[in-house]
Amino acid sequence: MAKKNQTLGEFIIENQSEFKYSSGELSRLINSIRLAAKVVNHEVNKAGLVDILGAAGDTNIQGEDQQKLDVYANEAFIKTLTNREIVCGIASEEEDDFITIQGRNKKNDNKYIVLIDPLDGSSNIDVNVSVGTIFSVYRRVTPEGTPVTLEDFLQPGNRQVAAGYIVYGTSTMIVYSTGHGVNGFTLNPAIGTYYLSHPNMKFPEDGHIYSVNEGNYVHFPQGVKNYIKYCQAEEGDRPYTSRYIGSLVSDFHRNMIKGGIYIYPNTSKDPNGKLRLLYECNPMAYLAEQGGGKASDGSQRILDIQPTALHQRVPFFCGSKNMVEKAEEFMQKA
Ligand code: P6P
Repeated sequence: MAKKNQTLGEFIIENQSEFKYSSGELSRLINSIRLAAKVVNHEVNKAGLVDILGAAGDTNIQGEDQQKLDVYANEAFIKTLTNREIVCGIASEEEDDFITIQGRNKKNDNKYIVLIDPLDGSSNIDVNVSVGTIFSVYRRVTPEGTPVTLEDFLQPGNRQVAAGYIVYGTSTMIVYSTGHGVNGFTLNPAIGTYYLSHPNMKFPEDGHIYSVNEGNYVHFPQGVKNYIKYCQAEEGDRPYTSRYIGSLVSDFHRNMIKGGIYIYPNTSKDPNGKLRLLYECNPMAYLAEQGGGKASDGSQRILDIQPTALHQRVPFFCGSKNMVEKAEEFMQKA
């Protein structure tokens, strides 16, 4: 049971019994994410002070300039997860292919795999807008003792055993679920401890905020255009408020607390949308559903999509259940 102001460490220990089939590795995995988040938070918070901004000169598989903090965060999470000998494989937005992690005994007998977006929204860093880390955890499906394969990573989101995000904002928070609801922990930077500040987070069934990049309006499918006009109409409890930070974690976090919908649809430019199924949409959809919200690609439940590629993109409609269902209605009628 979540008790306000409990530390994250106490919470993990008290809820260890909920992790079926796990003799502590999942707890240790969450603990290693907690540590890596502190390390990244320290760098993000001083990004404006040192010459850590600016492109590292490389571009990642997405063809995007890699900001040095992207690279730093990626390395911090991979190193922490590797050193703790808990996972047998990692996939990251910043890595073209998945990484096999062999234990010191070289026996590949760790049972979990992790997929991460180490620093989502990183283009916001040099304008001092909040960014985030997103993580998704599965049990491997190939036999223990053998090297992980792509099959271990291409599991549908409904097989996740844990997922969460860190938001590096006005305060730094870890929000995660292991399948028993969603809890939010806020970092006290003075002592480096996370405290349970948002126990048992719920997505309000209704909301009055819609988050979409309306600059792409002309490229949207007709159903999305019609839904946006519905949000803007003077009728009943509308018009809604438009809020778009350009950082999925931040828009999701606000919508989960206040109610709202986030949409990144397919467009004529990006026929599958922009967001990545495995390490952006699946973990956020898992959290949304754990909090009573909903997530689809406009018609199909995100968590039921069978992945076919590590970096595949899907259209993403996520948030308050009634708002997502209304948007899906417009998509189906168009
Ligand atoms: P656009 C950040 O790059 C990201 O993946 C999400 O965090 C964010 O919501 C979206 O893309 C912003 O994309 O095209 O609106 O700038």
